[in-house]
Amino acid sequence: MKKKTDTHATPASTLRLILGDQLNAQHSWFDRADPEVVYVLMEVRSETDYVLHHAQKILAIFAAMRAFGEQLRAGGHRVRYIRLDDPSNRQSLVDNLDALAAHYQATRVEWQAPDEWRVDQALQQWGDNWAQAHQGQTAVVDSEHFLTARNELPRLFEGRKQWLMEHFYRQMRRRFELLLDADGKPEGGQWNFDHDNRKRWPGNPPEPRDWRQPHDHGALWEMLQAQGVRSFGEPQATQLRWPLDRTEALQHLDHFITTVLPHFGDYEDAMSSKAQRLFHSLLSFALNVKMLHPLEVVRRAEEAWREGKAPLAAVEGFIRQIIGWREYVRGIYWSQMPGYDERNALAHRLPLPAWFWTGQTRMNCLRHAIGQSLETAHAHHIQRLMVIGNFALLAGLDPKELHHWYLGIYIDAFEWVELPNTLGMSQWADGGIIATKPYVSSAAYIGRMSDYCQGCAYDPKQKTSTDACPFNALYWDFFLRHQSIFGNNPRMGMAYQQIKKMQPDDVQALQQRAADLRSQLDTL
Ligand code: FAD
Ligand code: DLZ
Ligand code: SF4
Repeated sequence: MKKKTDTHATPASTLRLILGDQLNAQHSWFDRADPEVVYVLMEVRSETDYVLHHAQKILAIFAAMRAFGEQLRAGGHRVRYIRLDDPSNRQSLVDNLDALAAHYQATRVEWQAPDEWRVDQALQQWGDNWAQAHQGQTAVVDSEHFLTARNELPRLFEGRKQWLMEHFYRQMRRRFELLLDADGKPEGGQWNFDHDNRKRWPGNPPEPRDWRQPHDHGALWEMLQAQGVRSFGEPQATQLRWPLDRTEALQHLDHFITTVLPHFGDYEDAMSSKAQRLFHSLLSFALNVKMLHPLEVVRRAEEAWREGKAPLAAVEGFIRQIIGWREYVRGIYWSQMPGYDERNALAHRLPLPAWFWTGQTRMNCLRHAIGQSLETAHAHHIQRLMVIGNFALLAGLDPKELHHWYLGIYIDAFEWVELPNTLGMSQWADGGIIATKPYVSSAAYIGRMSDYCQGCAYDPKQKTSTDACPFNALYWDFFLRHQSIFGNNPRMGMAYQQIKKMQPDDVQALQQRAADLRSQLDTL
């Protein structure tokens, strides 16, 4: 007997599109199976090619989409899954929707609100045209994932000059009653324990073993190659370690909470040439493709603290990243788009050095951070911000080019979260909406938080010699170049005080060294 879920020839009144980052099995769409509804998932070149992606990102998204389609089928839902090499594939979301709506004689097409402006616009436009041409109906429903509405931020910050994350975060703590005592005050008497979370990692406790089971997606990788999909980074197709369904994601969460979270806070900002994951959760992919709900993740963390299994500073720090930063940057994205990706407040225009694509640089910190990103499609926050982003900002790399690199390379990179982090937080290209001052440092910070400088061809103590750490001269040159913008910023007063005390010859030597470095970035 033919299964009901396979009846592609049977008409259906409603199509429901599920995007590759909408793999939310808990969504109310799936509460009951309806033979009049066909769920549509599609692997398309318009999504693989809008930026050059890391191979693992394409593999993980396709493998997870396929698993999700199978899971829906097993739950009795009708599913139309279009593989990349399906001859009927028109390789764009909207062109496929056109064909499918005609094929199923659908009168209604629904989708969950996309998280990216580009896709949101494309679907809206298509929907308006299609509805008009076919007297059909369209509907956009909530993705039932985020804790705040897309357009909520401007209202929350109404009347405030600076949109500070900390203000937003406290509201979220109150709204979701997280880490509050019986009087509604923050547990431990403080909202934020960041000061406790800045330790260098001495090599102990040891980095936890990689808790993620490898999957073999060699056949999928062969198909992607046969189809000519371009990518970069190591595919690791036969040992892909990212969670591909909710069950796995929950196992990862469990492991993180019980084994890793207790050390998360202490070493949150640490970096090491001997460890990649350290005590980070690696949950961003599962969260961003919506296998996990942010609230279930943070409630598990809070529970660990209440049961005495993890310290408050670690748990507060972890919760802040998710209900604070993650929701806040999403609000920034939707309040600033379109046009946010065009901002370049510091007029930085240099192209990315070639070693961004190979990791082959003599700067040990960058070799590790970029090498690891190419190998695993992941780097943790401080590597992204204070090594790669820091260098890009000091050197004056083009923020849009950098944004495309970050959007491509990281497994968790979707524009709503990547763009504000890269362009706003890391490059100050939005003129200070997110970061009240630019995140820049010389070798001193990297030396304090890691062992990178010990194995480096450059000398972290030198500023202007040919073997001097490039970060040093670029750091002072950054302040000098942008004095008209930052000179009166009270949070940057210390740097300008130090510059005032420098001899003119020393200033000139720093500027000359910086100019030399900037003219030969490819060779560093
Ligand atoms: P953990 O350190 O274990 O943190 C827990 C969770 O908190 C993460 O999974 C993530 O969901 C959330 N989180 C932490 N920091 C941030 C933040 N700044 N913004 C939003 N969520 C945060 N995160 C992405 O999810 N996608 C991106 O494309 C992305 N691009 C970034 C680009 C730059 C330049 C910088 C500085 C940061 C970026 N981040 C991005 C934030 C952060 O680096 C990653 O979320 C984190 O490294 C993911 O690894 P993890 O799951 O082990 O995180
Ligand atoms: C990132 C990505 C990739 C590489 N491929 C697909 C795809 O083939 N089909 C799909 O539905 N989604 C894909 N995605 C995720 C989308 O780019 C993502 O849904 C949008 O950027 C909206 O956030
Ligand atoms: Fe990086 Fe400079 Fe340290 Fe080398 S010396 S690892 S380039 S900060």
